[in-house]
Amino acid sequence: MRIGIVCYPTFGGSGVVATELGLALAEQGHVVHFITYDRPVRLGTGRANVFYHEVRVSDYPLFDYQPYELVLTSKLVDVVKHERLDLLHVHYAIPHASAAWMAQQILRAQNVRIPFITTLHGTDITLVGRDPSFEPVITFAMEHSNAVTAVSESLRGDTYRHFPVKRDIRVIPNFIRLDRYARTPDPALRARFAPNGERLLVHVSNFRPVKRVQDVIGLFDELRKRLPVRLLLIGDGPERQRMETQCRAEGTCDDVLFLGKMTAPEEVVASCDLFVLTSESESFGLAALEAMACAVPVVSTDTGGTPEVNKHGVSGLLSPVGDVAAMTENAYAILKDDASLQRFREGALHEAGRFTLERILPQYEALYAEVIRNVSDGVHQ
Ligand code: GMT
Repeated sequence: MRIGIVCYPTFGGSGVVATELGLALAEQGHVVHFITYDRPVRLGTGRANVFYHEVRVSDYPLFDYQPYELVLTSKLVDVVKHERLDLLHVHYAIPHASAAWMAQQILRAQNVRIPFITTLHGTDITLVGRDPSFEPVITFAMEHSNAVTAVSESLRGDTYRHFPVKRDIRVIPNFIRLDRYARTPDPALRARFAPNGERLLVHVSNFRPVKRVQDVIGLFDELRKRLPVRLLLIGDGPERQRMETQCRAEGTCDDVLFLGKMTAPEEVVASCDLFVLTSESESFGLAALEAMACAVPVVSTDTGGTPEVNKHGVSGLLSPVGDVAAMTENAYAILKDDASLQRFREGALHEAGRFTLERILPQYEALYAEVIRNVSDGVHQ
């Protein structure tokens, strides 16, 4: 198949999933064209069957806001026609789904049929998309997609709850390439980050308010009263300053290390003992799954799709949003002795096995084939 993938090229989970999916499809012999405003961070260069088309929005002085969606639409029309694509797969509804629909209509007027699939990732539904300034467009684009998928049962339910959509939404969970995460802790890295044999906690995110990173710091402050621990923070974002202020106020900065954004966080996460995810809402929690694939247990909130990934008592422990005392108790229960930590490590790796590329990729390929068949049979436009 010849597939166009539209995504955000950033460190966010939706861009990571879209990129890994495209690369895996290309390895299967499909031809994959990425269409976005920058090279996706995990794309790399020189891969067979992989192409990248940059969407460039020129800075015309009339516009206070540059019309990215229109430029993306024009680019989609161009790439579909000239690369003879069979299908578009857009990740994150805003504004990709409506741009794909517009491109589909323009191409239809030129007698070119192109189906598109929309994959919902989370905040496009639970946070941003629900806003009345987006809702009618998102609802329309979902109804008119040739197929819609959601990355968890929870997100599927949220979509029906928050949007007046009637159509079928299929759950295809996120996935990981297990082989990439199969690493043993690096003694040099542990010596650097935990010089006195401390337990290493780690958090990876975009430090947006939805992640409640203040609770990561809060948990760390409480836990260090009971165990020697250090905290690694990977990523960056709007809450960073507040986090720094918080650990300065507690006098814990020497043991809290901000490592910044990383293209391959698993290189550090695999040497840690516990992953902490304190989000207010999380449609899936890809970062937690990546940690589990490194055999690192997870203490998380029990919100959204997280319980579908982090199995309570097996891969980690869950507690209500904002309950820092319960999170601290959970972290202590896992880290208190080597036997407990080892049991959770094994559980984390085992549970990650439910989300391997080998299990998930065929589900996308089958959906692609179905949608293309429906269009050629005239079932869909
Ligand atoms: O977590 C973020 O803020 C980034 C966001 C994104 O769109 O990149 O992540 C969402 O999609 C990921 C991949 O499907 C999910 O693993 C995350 O749970 C989801 N984030 C939220 O729902 C907050």
